[in-house]
Amino acid sequence: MTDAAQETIYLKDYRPFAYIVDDVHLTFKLADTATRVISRISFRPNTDFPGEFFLHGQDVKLISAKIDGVAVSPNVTPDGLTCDVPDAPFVWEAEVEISPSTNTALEGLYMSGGMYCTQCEAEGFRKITFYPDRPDVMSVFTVRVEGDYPVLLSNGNPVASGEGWAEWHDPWPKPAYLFALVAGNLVAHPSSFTTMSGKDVDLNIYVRPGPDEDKCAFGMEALKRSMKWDEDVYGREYDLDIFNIVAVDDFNMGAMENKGLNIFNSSCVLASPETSTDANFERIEAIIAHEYFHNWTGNRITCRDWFQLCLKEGLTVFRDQQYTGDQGSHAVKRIEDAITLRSRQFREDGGPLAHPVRPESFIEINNFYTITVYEKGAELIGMLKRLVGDAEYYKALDLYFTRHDGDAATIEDWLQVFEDSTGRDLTQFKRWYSQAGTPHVTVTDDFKDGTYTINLKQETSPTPGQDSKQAQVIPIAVGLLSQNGDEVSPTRVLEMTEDSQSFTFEGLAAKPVPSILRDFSAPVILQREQSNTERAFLMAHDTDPFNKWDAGQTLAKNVLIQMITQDAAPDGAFLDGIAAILRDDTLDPAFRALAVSLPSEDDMAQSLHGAGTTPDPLAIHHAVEALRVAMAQHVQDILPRIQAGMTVSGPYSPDAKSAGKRSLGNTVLGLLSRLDGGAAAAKQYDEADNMTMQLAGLAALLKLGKGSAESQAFRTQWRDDRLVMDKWFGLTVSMAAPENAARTAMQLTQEPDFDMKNPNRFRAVFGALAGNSAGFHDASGASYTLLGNWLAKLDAINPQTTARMTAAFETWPRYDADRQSKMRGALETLGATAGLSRDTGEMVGRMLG
Ligand code: 0A1
Ligand code: ZN
Repeated sequence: MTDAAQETIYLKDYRPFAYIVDDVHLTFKLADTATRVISRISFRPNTDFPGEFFLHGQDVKLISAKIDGVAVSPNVTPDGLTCDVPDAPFVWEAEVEISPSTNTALEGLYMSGGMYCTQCEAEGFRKITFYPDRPDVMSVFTVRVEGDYPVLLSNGNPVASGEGWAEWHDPWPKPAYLFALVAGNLVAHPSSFTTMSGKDVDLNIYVRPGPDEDKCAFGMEALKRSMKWDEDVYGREYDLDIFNIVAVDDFNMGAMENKGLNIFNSSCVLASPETSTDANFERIEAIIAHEYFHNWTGNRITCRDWFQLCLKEGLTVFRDQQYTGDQGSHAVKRIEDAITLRSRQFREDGGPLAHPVRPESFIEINNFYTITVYEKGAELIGMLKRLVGDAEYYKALDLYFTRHDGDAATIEDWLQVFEDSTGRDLTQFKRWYSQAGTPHVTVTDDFKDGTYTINLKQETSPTPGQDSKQAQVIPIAVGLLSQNGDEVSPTRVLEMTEDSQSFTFEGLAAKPVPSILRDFSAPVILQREQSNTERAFLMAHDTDPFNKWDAGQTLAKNVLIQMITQDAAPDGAFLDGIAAILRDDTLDPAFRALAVSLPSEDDMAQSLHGAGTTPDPLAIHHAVEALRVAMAQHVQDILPRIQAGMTVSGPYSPDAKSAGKRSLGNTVLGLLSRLDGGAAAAKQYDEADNMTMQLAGLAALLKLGKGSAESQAFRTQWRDDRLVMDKWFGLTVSMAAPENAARTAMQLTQEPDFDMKNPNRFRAVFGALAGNSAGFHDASGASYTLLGNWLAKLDAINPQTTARMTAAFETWPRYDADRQSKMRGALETLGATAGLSRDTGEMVGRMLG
């Protein structure tokens, strides 16, 4: 299928490196196409694990090499080099040449907007120089950067600098994937932070001179809040004199936690009220926190090998979720996280790309920076915390930090800490790390003589390479309500460990209504025969905000399924429930916005498929729209009042309360526009003084098939702001009618400012196409072909982003024979591309099975 080597790496084959690295000195002489990197590295044999001296190296030209000052001639291959070395400590010196300006893969040292920057996770350092590029080789780095730029940065603390050079020293031993270098004509947005022990830390956000300088203030404050939070909640203090963040336009992912020098996709750090939405602000704050939290969970304690990725990512996502909850509403954050998990992780778990939170093999590790490793990984931490309790959780974390500081650790180490600290046996819990797939938990119940019994059955479908599954430990939080809505039994966590298990509640006067899986206490799919009346009852009365929201979602899904499969009319109980939520001013507006939002079309396809029905994306699209219109009509008399009540006056602030009001106001605007032909949306667009309101006005118009004048005005107004233009490209494709989606995306690729080398712009267009469910799955197959062809083109310049985006096709098994063959056909064509990368080759191979 592909020219690139498809060698599979296995967790079971792990072996420590045969040499220990005592220190690393690097000198960079920067030049666009011919940067010289001079390394001086002290090695000594690892007597416990003797073996070959192999250094990784890829696309680096070896100029010279010496051992202890004497020239040597290593054996260089496309992957690295081997060399005869002394059986005693020695100093390795090498000079290599690399070409940052032609590096479009954005891995290693590359150029973006005239600046030099790096991305070394997972295996990018080997594109910079020859080195044991593996996370268990940790060392102290000293770096000299030479180049004619005002700003020259690397990890750690600044040591010395002069005209055209700077030296940095990072005292904390680190693996090569945390190395970073930045050079360019940049300006700093400076500030400082005093740590809990009274140390002053210099903070900077670096951007290019110009409009970006006014978009740093929010990120800086978010950084300080994160630093304080990690001290208060986890007792973790920052450990260098300086912490730098740099914004880069061309970046494959969101951001990177390099020690003391975080590098961010500019979309994940730059913010201003005029150009960023409330959702952007929330995401930026979460990502800044996430990267900062990695300083302890990832950097001070890193991963032994890449199979352990969830050790740092699951825990760090869990920490950033806790942080976001603390900044606003835990209930709203939990609902948002559950939406993400169900729509993207359950989708991955249910398709050909399913893999365990800790995979056991891979071809290209970059393909495993997935929603499963990150978000399901975070769910596992949340379940552990729920099982052991808060106090025990923080006690275990303290032990983790003391025991493993400076280590490259494993999931076994992590679980051992919890076992030692709490005395619990986690043997069965560990299955969560090795079993892929989403458990289905089926619930039945009965009531007799004051005793209420809940019967649970768990089952996980086979996933690639795992035919049979064993029972997992599932914490199921349950509360009971009386028929009049009072809570008769407060939340209790049932610890399910068997395939089938029953739990009883004694001394009840009457049969209660159960509220099961409160707070989304486990990443499972709950299955229960339940009437729409009971769902509506829970939607109205459940005291657990997650389940109150979820009752409405389950009800909405059921109503939609009835509309799609039986041509039923929108259910009255559902419409009344929506009206009651909208009317209830005691509820948090952000919660109300979520509670009256319908499941996404892709979620509906997933649910239908799960229920044994082949989804028709166009029928789903029409049903969702019909239900929205019915909702709007049902609540039309209250919409203007609610919208007026959600007006936020005064200067824009992204705080949770104001954002929540705008969120509900804009949800209501979406409903109103179904009744007024877009009048309120056009007015909002004209009057908006911030991006949240402007974009919501435009989106509502485009959804109606209107707003072409506003869309053009928007394009003109924001022509020079690339992050806002990404929104415009994305929205244009997301809002295109199903039959026009492919054509719209294709036309946008012909715009002068469509640049496939910029991952943000490519994703804006093609991520939006894949996300426009009815448009992507248009029966003509035009979107499949278009995306497949563009991925083939992108692969030649950026394999990593290409490979990630192939996941648009992972849902092929859900659909009818015609769509299946068209989706598989697009994958086969992509797979047959000459010179296809290992990254994309692996993804296509896994999807085609
Ligand atoms: N560790 C980063 C994510 C990241 C991973 C890989 C990258 O390049 C291949 C870049 C960033 C994080 O979790 O934020
Ligand atoms: Zn991370």
